Amino acid sequence: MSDCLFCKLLNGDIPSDRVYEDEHCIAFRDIDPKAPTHLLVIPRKHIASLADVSPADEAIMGHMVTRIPEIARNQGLERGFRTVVNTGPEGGQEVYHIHFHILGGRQMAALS
Ligand code: D5M
Repeated sequence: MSDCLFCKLLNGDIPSDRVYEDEHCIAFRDIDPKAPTHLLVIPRKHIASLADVSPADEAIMGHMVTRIPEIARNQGLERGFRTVVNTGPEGGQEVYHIHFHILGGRQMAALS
C-alpha cells in the first residue's frame, strides 16, 4: 500500500531502528516509546488491522506471535513484557498496518 506509513518503513523509504527481521516480519523501536523498551512487530504483508485478519493470514499471524518471545529475550526482557494490539478507532489504533507492541523494562500496571 503506497500510502501506508509502515509499508514505507518496510521499503526503506522511512528510516527505522530494526532489531529483528525475517522473510515474513520485522521488529523495530517505536518512535514514541511508552516504556524503556518499546518495539513494534509488523508483517511484511499489508494487513490493516486485527479486524481485517482473515483465515488466509493464519500462518503469518502465527509466525509473528511465535517470534515475539525471541525478539523480547534478545532485548533483555527476561522478566516479562506486555504485548498490545490496538484495533480500530476506539481501540486507539493510529497506524493502519497491523502491529504488535512489545513493552518492557518497567513494571506494568494491572489493566483496570
Ligand atoms: O501505534 C502506532 C505506533 O507507531 C505509535 O506507538 C507510534 C509508532 N510510530 C509511528 N511512526 C513511527 C515510525 N516512523 N517509526 C517507529 N514508530 C512509529 P497504534 O497502535 O497504531 O496507536
